[in-house]
Amino acid sequence: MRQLTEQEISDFQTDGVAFLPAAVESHWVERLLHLVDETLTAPGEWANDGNPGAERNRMFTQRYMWQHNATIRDYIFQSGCAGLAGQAMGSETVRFYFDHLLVKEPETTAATPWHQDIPYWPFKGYQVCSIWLALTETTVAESAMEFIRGSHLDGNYYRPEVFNAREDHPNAWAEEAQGTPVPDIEANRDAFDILGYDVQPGDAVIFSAWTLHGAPGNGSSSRRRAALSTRWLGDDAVWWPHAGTDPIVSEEHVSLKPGDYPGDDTVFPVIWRQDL
Ligand SMILES: O=C(O)CCC(=O)C(=O)O
Repeated sequence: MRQLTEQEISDFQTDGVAFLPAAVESHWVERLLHLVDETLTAPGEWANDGNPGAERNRMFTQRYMWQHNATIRDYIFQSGCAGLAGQAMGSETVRFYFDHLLVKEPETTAATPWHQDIPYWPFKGYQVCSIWLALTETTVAESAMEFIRGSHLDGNYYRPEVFNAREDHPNAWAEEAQGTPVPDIEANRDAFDILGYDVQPGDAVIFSAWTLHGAPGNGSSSRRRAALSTRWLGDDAVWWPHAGTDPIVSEEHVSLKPGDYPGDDTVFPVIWRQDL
């Protein structure tokens, strides 16, 4: 399995993001690309589809498939991603939170707004991160993710907003969201230290849940852009349910009190331990 280099760990700790070329073996990309096709054709629960059935200008996301989808489950348990998260966060144990598939068909205008992940989630803690795995080739100019270097350390907690919101698809949870408004980064790009990476299938980016990040739409006229983000919890994560967080896992699903370590094995399974 791929291990992180000292430089990658240092980038993650200092910048809040590290680029991981060839993060997983190519067979995972092939399996996950099949899943993308299947999911676009038959979206399931927790899908957010900006333009159903369209081959262009469609932003599609689907979350929380691991409980019933073997491909996602195998990827989480067997690809080695949890170990990458553990090494980057310096955590002894890594638990899984959820999977998030993100697809932008060619000529998709919808950008991923600049945001921080932690305010979307019912957790507090600094050892919380994501691994965004590229399933298709893309460039920063076209549709790859961008990050504000060091923003994970600036102490801000930014108010979430729904991606690709549609009037006919209410997302009431976000109306109660907490935090300060995200600054207008697009209008002032020169004022920010922005990092971005051109990616090949199988490359990944690992980033802290506190790092500000976003992505343009998909400027390509021919290439689909597809990625799978997986969300990981380290030793200092604590359960912190509050209004305005993503409802995929909420108080009714867990046997935890606010402030507890999320040791609920069926909901947040342990995938990796440093000593194994
Ligand atoms: O793929 C994207 O455009 C956004 C992904 C993202 O924001 C995330 O994985 O947290």
